[in-house]
Amino acid sequence: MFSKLKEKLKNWTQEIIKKKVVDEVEKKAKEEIKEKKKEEKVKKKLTKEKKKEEKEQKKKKEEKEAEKIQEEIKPVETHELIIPEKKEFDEEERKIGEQIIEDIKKEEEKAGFFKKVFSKITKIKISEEEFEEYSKELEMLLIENNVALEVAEKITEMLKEKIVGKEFLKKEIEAQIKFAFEDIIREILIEPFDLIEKIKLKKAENKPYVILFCGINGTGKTTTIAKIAKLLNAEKLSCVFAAADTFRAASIEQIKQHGEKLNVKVIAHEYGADPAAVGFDAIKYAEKNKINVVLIDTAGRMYTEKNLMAQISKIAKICKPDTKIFLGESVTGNDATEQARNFNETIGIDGIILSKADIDEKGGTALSVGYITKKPILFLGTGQEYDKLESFDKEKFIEKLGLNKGEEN
Ligand SMILES: Nc1nc2c(ncn2[C@@H]2O[C@H](COP(=O)(O)OP(=O)(O)O)[C@@H](O)[C@H]2O)c(=O)[nH]1
Ligand SMILES: [Mg+2]
Repeated sequence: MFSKLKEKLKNWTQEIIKKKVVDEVEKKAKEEIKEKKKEEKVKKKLTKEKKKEEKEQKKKKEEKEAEKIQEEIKPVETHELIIPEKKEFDEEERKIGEQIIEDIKKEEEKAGFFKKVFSKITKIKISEEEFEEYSKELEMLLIENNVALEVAEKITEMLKEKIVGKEFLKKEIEAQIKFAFEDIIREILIEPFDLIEKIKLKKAENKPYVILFCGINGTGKTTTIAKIAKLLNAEKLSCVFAAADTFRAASIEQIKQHGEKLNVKVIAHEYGADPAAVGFDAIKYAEKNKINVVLIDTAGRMYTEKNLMAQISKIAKICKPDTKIFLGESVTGNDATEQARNFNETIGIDGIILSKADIDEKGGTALSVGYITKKPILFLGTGQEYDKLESFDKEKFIEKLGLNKGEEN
């Protein structure tokens, strides 16, 4: 999940370090030039004075010699002809060689200089501009991974608060930003409550615990209800299904099949019957027969369908569920987020189950629906079989984001 996030983080922190080194080298170079100029100025002044002195001395010497010559003028002797020695090497070649050696020396000095500056920089502070550059990339990456735009913006804003202007040790900067990012995910995701614990508390009061499932068509409501029945059975808790999807063709048969396989009683009316009445009957049945849990299946509905949203409100009003669960698909990202927001506004959901996590490679939906509704993710559906239901674990989710693993993530 969140593929490339680790790689991006690494590239980014390395870029920042590189920039700091280059900045430092430039600063040092400027200082050096300034220093050199100053030296030259002093040198020039000195040589000027020296020359003046030399000139005076020369003048004096010349005067002395002139006096000497005046005294003893000798006859001019014949001079020998001097032939210059032949040179052993070509002048041009020597110059080129010297230049190359000089250049190599300079390069070596430069590399050494960079190394020195790099090791001298031990602390890094990230400026707002540096962060802005990165935050655009981070936002894009989050959106690509099914995080809703407003949530991606919130995450980068939170990260900015955590890292801009703070001093990090150079060698720890990547790890520190990673920790900051993980903390944000931890803050955004609501800690899930223990559904089984709540059911057991209600059982102690001799009352059935009622769970209403809602969501759009095909998200996995009916399948998840069957999975929950299996889970309850393992916890020695009994349940009854309310076939309150009286709308979709074959929906009653579908839940009856699950009931048969799992040995769970199904309360059903005719197709087209009032779903609230089916739920109500199932609760009465549970009360009478000391059944611990009532699982109410409902027809899938879009939040834009006003009549159907009014219908689910009515079911909630009549059945007074202890927990209202929204079912969304992990793979749908923005859509699931919008659905969750609208169901939450209409009936006030208590928790979320995300199905099809087994075919989701991105992972951002959990973050988005959690942040938008401020409700916990309770379970993840991880396949079509009854045992493919996992309790949502925040730490496991953070681990799965792949920030800790090797380069392949
Ligand atoms: N891969 C996968 N498929 C699932 C999961 N949950 C449900 N499904 C499949 O999604 C389809 C729709 O499920 P269903 O329970 O009928 O959805 P409903 O319309 O919300 O009741 C079925 O084919 C299920 O087998 C899951 O966690 N993983
Ligand atoms: Mg269904």
